[in-house]
This record gives sequence, C-alpha cells and structure tokens, in this order.
Amino acid sequence: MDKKLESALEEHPCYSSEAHSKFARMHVPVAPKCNIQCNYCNRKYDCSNESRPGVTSEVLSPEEAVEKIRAVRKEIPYLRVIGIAGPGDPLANEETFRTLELVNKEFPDLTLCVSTNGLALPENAERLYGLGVRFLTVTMNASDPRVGGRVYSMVRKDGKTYRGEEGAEMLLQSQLDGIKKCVELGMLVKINIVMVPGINDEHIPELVRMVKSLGVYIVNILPLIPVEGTEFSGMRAPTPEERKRLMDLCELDVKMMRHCRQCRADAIGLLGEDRSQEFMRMGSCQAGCGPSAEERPMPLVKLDGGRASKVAVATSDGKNIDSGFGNASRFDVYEVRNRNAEFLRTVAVDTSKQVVGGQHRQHIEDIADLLDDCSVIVVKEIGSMPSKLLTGRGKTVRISSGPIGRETFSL
Ligand code: CLF
Ligand code: SF4
Repeated sequence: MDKKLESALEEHPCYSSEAHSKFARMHVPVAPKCNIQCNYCNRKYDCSNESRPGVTSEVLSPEEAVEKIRAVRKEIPYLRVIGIAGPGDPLANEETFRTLELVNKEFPDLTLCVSTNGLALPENAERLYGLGVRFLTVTMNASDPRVGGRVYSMVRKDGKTYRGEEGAEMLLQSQLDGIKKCVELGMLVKINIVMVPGINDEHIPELVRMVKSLGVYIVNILPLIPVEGTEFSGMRAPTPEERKRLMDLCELDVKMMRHCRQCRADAIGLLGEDRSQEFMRMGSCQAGCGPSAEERPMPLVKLDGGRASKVAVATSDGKNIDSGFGNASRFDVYEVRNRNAEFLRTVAVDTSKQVVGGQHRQHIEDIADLLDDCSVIVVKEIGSMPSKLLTGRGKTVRISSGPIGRETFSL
C-alpha cells in the first residue's frame, strides 16, 4: 500500500475504527436513480429521524455538491472523506462521475469514497479508479442466487428487467467481477451486508468467506431496518445479540467494521453526529415550485435566532443535547428570563412503539403538541418535515449538541 493511501486509510472514519471519532465524512446526494430494487428499500421518505441509507433531504447537482463542500469545509476542518452513497445507486447516475471529477480537481486532498450495489461495477471500475476513487463499498446480501432472489425483486440491465433468481444471478456476477477488478486496481473494498433474519442470516458466513477470497479489506454487517411500504416491512430486525454473534463468527475470517451508523445519503460530520440539517438549503420546494437552480440562494443556512421565554431541549440524560426531534425520549423545558435559565419540567415521549411510514407525521405532531408552550426547540438533529411543521407553528428550531449550558440559552 502506498503512503498516500495508507494515510487516507488512517483518517477514513468508516475504514478505521480509530478515525471515526476524529474525522468527518460528507455524503453528497447526487445520485437519485437506482438500477435494482432491494426488498428493504423505500426511498420516498425524507426525514432525518429515520436515518438510514437511501434517505436524503435533497438531491444536488454536481456543481451544487461542490459548492456545498466548500461551505462545509469551512465549518468542519476535520472533514476528510467525500462519499457518494445515493439516494439511489451512484453508478446508475452519470452525475456521480461528474461530481467525482469536480471534487478531485478542487479538493485533491479529500478522500473519495463510493458505495454501490455493484451491478454496474465491472464496466465502471477503471473509470472510478481514474477519477481518484480508492475506497469502494459494495452492498452484497447473498452469494447464492436462491438467497439473492428473496432479497432483490428486480434488476435492470441494458434496458431489460430481470426478476427473482435470474436477476439475483446477474447482480451477483456483476458484483464478483467488479470487486475483483477493483481489488486488482488497488482499491480498498468494503462489503456491506444487510442481515435479514430468516432470509440471509445463516448464509452470511459463506458470503463472507467468498468475498474474503476476492481480497476485500473489511466487511460491515448491518441490521435490517423494516420500512413501511417495502416487501420486508413485516420482517423483524435482528437483535443486537444475534448480530454480534454473527459478526464474532465472521471476524474469524475477515476484518469487521463495528461502528457503522447506517448513514443517510446526505450525512455530514462525525459518524455519530449527523450535521446534515445544519447545511440544508432553504427556500427550495421538494415539489419543484421553489426558485430555479440558478435563482436559488446558495448560502447554507443554520437554523438559529429568536427570543424566547420557554426553551425545550432534546436530551436523554438532562445534561446533554443528544437527541433528534423525532427520536427523543425526553425534552427538558426551561424558562429563560434576563439571560437566566430556570428548569421547569421534563416532557417524556413514548418511544416504546416503532413508528413507521404514515404514523411518523402523527408522532411528530404529538411531540409538537406536548411542547406547544415553548417557542424555541433545541435538538441535535431534525428532518425537514418536523422542522417545517415546527416553524409553521411559529417555533424557532436550533440544531446543537453537547452539554446543556449557557450557550444553549443565548437566544
Ligand atoms: Fe460514506 Fe460509506 Fe464511504 Fe463511509 S458511510 S460511502 S464508507 S464515507 Fe460508513 Fe455510513 Fe456505515 Fe456507510 S457509517 S453507512 S459504512
Ligand atoms: Fe435502495 Fe440502494 Fe437497493 Fe437501490 S441499491 S434499491 S437505493 S437499497
């Protein structure tokens, strides 16, 4: 491994467990289209409280992505990696390549990282390498088409659609050929595997041995997140114990990633601290009725400001701002007067039930009702829907993290 790659590896928050608390990655969501359909994926939701791959609040053009990187870099000097991870498959979108080209030219010191399902990898491996990509992730859920046929409902290649085992076989062949090429070129390949109990869990050790024989650098086993509106919505996620057992077993064969945060396609920051909402463009409507791309104001806006008498803080322990709006189990409410904050009450939120799909908005409205007397809400993160709902009710939303202190209340 050459020196440059070695130091990039040491500072890559996903590939190095030591780096994940020190260095940040930024995903640029430039790739909306996908060429397959996984039975666990539904990309229509847009909410940071459902943090998972395939979800993003906005799609950027390559030029907008570069502009955003410029702005983020100023705020996050420890940014090291620019990743393209969706919200569709990066290799099914020409914009991915244009973005890589632009980023490589303007920020040669940043590491480029791409995450793909692998279907279009064989024909793109050299192109990616030529554009400076040395870190590549392939999400691969089966090394047997009989298993893959239960995970993927559709694979589209060269204008044709393939289903069931036939589609899974085609995908598998592309993944294997593509991984082999990337390893030979000198890329560090990571394999992401989604663990689906009853579908591929028993098969995963065999899959891991196969990818190990291809020379992959590291494997990451992620738990299924059952999502409303997908084939797997009724399936259960593996328990942490089941997943740990499987990782322990597979670690006998290959290096295992254990600090994955299942990021959004527009995640920004340290792995455990998504700051994407801080850098959301304001003023552009998802339905396309906002200003055109040329007119759109590019300044990246921090949610901020306003005077308040009551402030609600999303906290799990009463000491730190550490929760997102939709997944907080508790808000502490303070009254702020003459720059002094006085604790008033704790508002507990019922988080015992899993909230999916259409129930999500109701859950958000219920929390907003509980905090109706507060004019400022301080959260670690928030999705665009809850953020719009709160601002529509006249609240000021502030994104912050770390200890609750004087700064939390300097309004
Ligand atoms: Fe992004 Fe993925 Fe690159 Fe990391 S994420 S493209 S390798 S820079 Fe990391 Fe996020 Fe887990 Fe992915 S924590 S989902 S493994
Ligand atoms: Fe969704 Fe990614 Fe699967 Fe495409 S490859 S269907 S974006 S999970």
